[in-house]
Amino acid sequence: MKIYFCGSIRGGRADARLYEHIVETLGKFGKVLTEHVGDGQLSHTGEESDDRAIHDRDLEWLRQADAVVAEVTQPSLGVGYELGHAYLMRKRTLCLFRPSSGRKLSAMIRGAADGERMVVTDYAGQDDVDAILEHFFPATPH
Ligand code: 6IA
Repeated sequence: MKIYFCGSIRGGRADARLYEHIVETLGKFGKVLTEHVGDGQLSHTGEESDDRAIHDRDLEWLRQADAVVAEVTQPSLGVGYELGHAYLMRKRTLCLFRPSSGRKLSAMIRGAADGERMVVTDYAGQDDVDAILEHFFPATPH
């Protein structure tokens, strides 16, 4: 099981610790292709790396993934872009959103959910992550 995790980078790193926890928990269910997204040390500006190389490598990983998990509370163009690709690639996708942030999730994400291939789950925080992932993953063919 290859899992592609999406979380905001240049959109803002306020939830980086939570991403780290999700990536760690995802490790119980498969190989996480995008572990760096959960790296608490990664700054949102970072070193000037080659953006095209990042884009092309990430899309290739997305193609290889069996499932996609995204933390979508912190709005991020990159995460939205990845989710649009995942949707068109018909990947099984779980989006995690925290209403307690006071934000309202984009209609283009919540409106894409069908409760089966594309699931949006509202949750309170880190303590809920285990149970949500355990619920999502058994139904995914290994
Ligand atoms: O627009 P954002 O930067 O918030 O987009 C975040 C999403 O795009 C994540 O889910 C990543 O999979 C992907 N992404 C964006 N930037 C990178 C990156 N380095 N490395 C890997 N994946 C990325 C950017 C440079 C860094 C040193 C800040």
